[in-house]
This record gives sequence, C-alpha cells and structure tokens, in this order.
Amino acid sequence: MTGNAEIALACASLLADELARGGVEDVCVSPGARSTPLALAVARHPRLRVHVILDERSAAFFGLGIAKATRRAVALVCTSGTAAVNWHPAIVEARYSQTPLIALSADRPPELHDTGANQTIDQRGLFASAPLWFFEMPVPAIEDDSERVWRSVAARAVAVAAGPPAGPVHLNLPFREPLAPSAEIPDLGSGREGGAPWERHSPAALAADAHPIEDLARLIEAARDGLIVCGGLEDDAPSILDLAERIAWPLVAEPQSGLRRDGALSAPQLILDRIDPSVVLSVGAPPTSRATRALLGRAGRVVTVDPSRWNDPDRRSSWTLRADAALLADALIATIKPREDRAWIERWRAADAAARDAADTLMDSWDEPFEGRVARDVARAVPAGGLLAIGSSLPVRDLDTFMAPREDVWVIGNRGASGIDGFVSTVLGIAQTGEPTVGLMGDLTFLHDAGSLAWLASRAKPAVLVVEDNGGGAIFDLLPQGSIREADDLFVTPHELSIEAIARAAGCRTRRVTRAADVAEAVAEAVAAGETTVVHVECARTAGPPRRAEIAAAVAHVTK
Ligand SMILES: Cc1ncc(C[n+]2csc(CCOP(=O)(O)OP(=O)(O)O)c2C)c(N)n1
Ligand SMILES: [Mg+2]
Repeated sequence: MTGNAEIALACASLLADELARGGVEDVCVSPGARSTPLALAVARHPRLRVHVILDERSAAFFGLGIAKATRRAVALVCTSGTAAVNWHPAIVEARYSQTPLIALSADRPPELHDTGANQTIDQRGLFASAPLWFFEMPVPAIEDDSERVWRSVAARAVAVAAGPPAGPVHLNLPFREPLAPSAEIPDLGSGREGGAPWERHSPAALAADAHPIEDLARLIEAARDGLIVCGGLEDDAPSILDLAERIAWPLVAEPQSGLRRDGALSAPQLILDRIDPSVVLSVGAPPTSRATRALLGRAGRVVTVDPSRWNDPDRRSSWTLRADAALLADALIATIKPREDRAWIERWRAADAAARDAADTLMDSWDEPFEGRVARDVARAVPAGGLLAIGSSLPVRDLDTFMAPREDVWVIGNRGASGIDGFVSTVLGIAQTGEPTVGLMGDLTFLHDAGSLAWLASRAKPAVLVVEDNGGGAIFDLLPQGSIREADDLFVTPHELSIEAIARAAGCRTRRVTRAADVAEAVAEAVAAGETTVVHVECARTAGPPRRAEIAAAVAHVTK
C-alpha cells in the first residue's frame, strides 16, 4: 500500500532528478533515519554519485572541496538534529568563497516540533545569513501540483547556488513516518522533455557597460606608474595578463588567482614595500598579505573590480566596478593602445627577478626544512594539470611569497572565511576530480580535521597531504601575540602528537622528510604511489623567524 514512506521517496526522487538535470553530480550523504527518503532517492538515481561520510562536518567540507574544484554544485544530505548543525562551517566558507552547495536537511514534521520529540530542533534558518536561499519544503503528499512544487524548488536551488554570485542554499525537508518504503513507489511525473531542467535560468550578463570602461581606460592611460593586484578568482582570467602587458603595469597575482604565471611578478611580496603606485586596479578577492594591503593604502587611487562583492576591507577603494574580471580585461584591451614607455614595468621586473634570485639562493643553502621553501618546492612538485590545496595560516602566506610562476597548476584554498577547520576533508574532496592533488597545511590544521582522515582515507580517491610540523601555530610567533607571556599555552599550543602515528592509524602511507632538499622528491613519489600519503615535514619552530629576517635582509640588499 502507498504510505508516507513511498510518497516521501517519490517526492524526494523528483528533487534528486531535478538536481541531476541541473548539473549536480556528487552528493555527500551522512547516515541517519529521518533522511531515508533523500538518501534512497539520490542513491537510486543513475547519474548521481553518492559519497557516504559519517561526520557531517567532514561531509560538508568534502563536498565543498568537490564544488571548488569542479565549479559544479554539490548536494549534502543528513538527518535531523545536531547532524545538520555540523555543516555550518563549510556552509559559511561556501558563502564567502562563492562555492555552490545545496544542503538538504531532513526534519521531523511540524506536529512533532516543540513537543520534546526525539532529535528534533528548530532547523529553520539554521545557518542564519550564510545561505543565499532558505526554503522549508512541505511534508511530501500526492497533490496535483506535487511534481511542479518539488521540481521547481530543486531547479531553483541549483540556479541560486550556481549564481552569480554562487553560494550555498539550504532546503529543510520534513518527513513523516514510516520512512522505509516497502511497496511500489508512485510515479509523480517525468519532468520536462529531453531531460531538460524544470526551469531554465538565465543570469544577467556581467560585462560592464561601455561608459565606465571608457572612463577606466582613460584613467589607466594617464597613469604610467600603476599596478594590477589580483586576489583569488573563481574562473580562469588569462586576459588580465595580456592587459598588464599592454598597459605596462606590473601584475601582482596571488597564487589563487591562477595568474601567477610568466608575465606576472615572480616574488612580488618581497618588493612590494618599495612600490608607490598612483593607481591600483584590485581584482578578485581582497589580498591575503599585509604587504599588499599596505600597498593599497599607499596607492593614490584604488579601483576595485568584482561582479558582486564589496572587496575593500580597508576602505581604500574610490570606485567599485561591477564586472567579470576577464570580460573587463578584454574590453580594456580593445580600447587601450599598447603603452610605449615601459620603464616602470621593466624597473619592477628587474627588482622582482633580483629578489627572487636572492631569496632562492639563500633558501637553497639551508639544509633543514623552512616553511617558505617547503611552499615553493611543493608548488613546483605538483604534476602538470594537478591541483594544489593550500591551508590557511603560514602555508597560504608562504605560497604567496615564494611560489614561482607556473600556469599548469590550479591553487585552491579555504579563503572565504580563512578557517583552519575541515581542511583534510576539503583536500580529499578536491582530489575527487581524479587529477593529482596535493594539500599543504600546518600541523594544527591537520590535527583539527584528523578524524576525517580515518573515514576518508580508505574511501576517497587519493591525495597527498603535506604537513609542515613546526610544533603548533607558528604564525603566532610572527604576530604580536607571540611576545605575550602566555603565548605558548594560549596561542601556539605546541603538542606531542605524532602526525605519522595518526596518519598510520587512519590507514595512510606516511613519509617523513627531515632535509629541505627532499621535499619535492617526496611529493612526487607520493603522487606516483596513488595512495593517500601524509608527507610529514619536520620544521624547527625556532628557525622560522630568524630565517624570514635573513631573507628580508638579503632582498633589501640586492634591490636597493
Ligand atoms: C577554525 C579556526 N580556528 C582557529 C583559527 C585561528 N588560527 C589561525 S592560524 C592558527 C594556527 C594554525 O597552526 P598550523 O596549522 O600549525 O599552521 P602554522 O601557523 O604553524 O603555519 C589558528 C589557530 C582559524 N583560522 N580557524
Ligand atoms: Mg604549525
């Protein structure tokens, strides 16, 4: 007999089918009874890939990693209660990094709320302002409009998550018992013809209109001594390199922009404090490093470019231009003649090359691993076409300072909210693309999400996790907190935990590196092994700060 379980699965199947029609391919499911209709619907759909992950926090970060690497929305499924609350950090990261996620939380039906019913909490608006859209589904029922309601909500969830701006969506889905089907599932409709989505969605064009482009072109032409600063970008925008070349402005590209390639400065962080540009074009996410932020503070004028965000934490911008970076660069290239006077860009290119050379020579003379060189060498060791997931804290800053230009590696970080949480899961999610994936992270970042490794190491496609073990949060040694009497207890938190023992307990291969020169080979060997491998790099905590000072002194000397 058709009862609640069969009706719920029929409705959930409409939802699952519409997600697949909208381009969703991966669903991260965590076990639980209330979500039975959702779990069965996605698992029985021929085109959805289901990843079953015990810990919802890990599941959400794993899905986040897949979504970051594929730019396709990933769906999450879990049961009612605290289960869904564990998604929150990844949903926040998705919001601030514009990553498409569709969170499907199962719930008790309305009549069980506020009665003391088991595992029942108020899930409406659970993620506060983080989702781009929250919607409470009706309890499944067979009505004339069942197909329209379930398919159109799913189609809209995919459209909102895809953006622009992309981001997370939360659907809360109450189900009434019984939940496990035992009879035939009713067919509530087969959707639009030809497998088309229920509703086509055409987002507004993101090209800036002609007037601001003309104004910006004149501003650029008038400034001989400008600079382009490019933070993280979601999409490939190589025309920014062409623009920089044409207008003869140096390009300061963070690795996550995908533009740290030939033509961009190679080690801009080492020389930025000497540049005083009259105009800065700031593209993509706001800069990670203090030096770049200080540069924006000194610039005569800052123009910010982004399709939707207000990327101006220090309130330096005098013009926010709503445009897609690549489209804007194309439009400017079509409007601006190549600049003949190249003295400004050549001067900074020469300083940049000298700084890069001095830093490399010095770092190569050190035998013990130093975090800056580890970042440089790991970035070099990722195979062509591979992905480099970069952890927050020192790794992301060191990569920005020391990564040499490369165009065949894609760098992804959790820089929307810059948490150190969920990073192991994110790296393994990124690895589900099947491309070689290397994650570089600090020891605390690894430990924060070590539990996820136990579950995922044997289930997910492999990744290489490079852990810089410097005995705690070494970044605090470089911050004012490092000189507080309680610095070790409250901030750095040194520990006696064995990274390798934890990795082995999770079933991973391990490799210990104690010599700086071995990092690249260890990464290459781990990639080739095709099994999830933790490369444990021992970095002496006390060695870092004096080495950073030595590099600064060497660079100051050659570029004076
Ligand atoms: C979820 C979360 N908790 C706390 C912080 C604050 N935090 C920033 S860096 C850091 C230390 C990271 O240590 P580690 O991963 O070892 O990197 P290292 O500083 O040694 O490079 C902490 C705790 C954060 N960013 N995110
Ligand atoms: Mg550390």
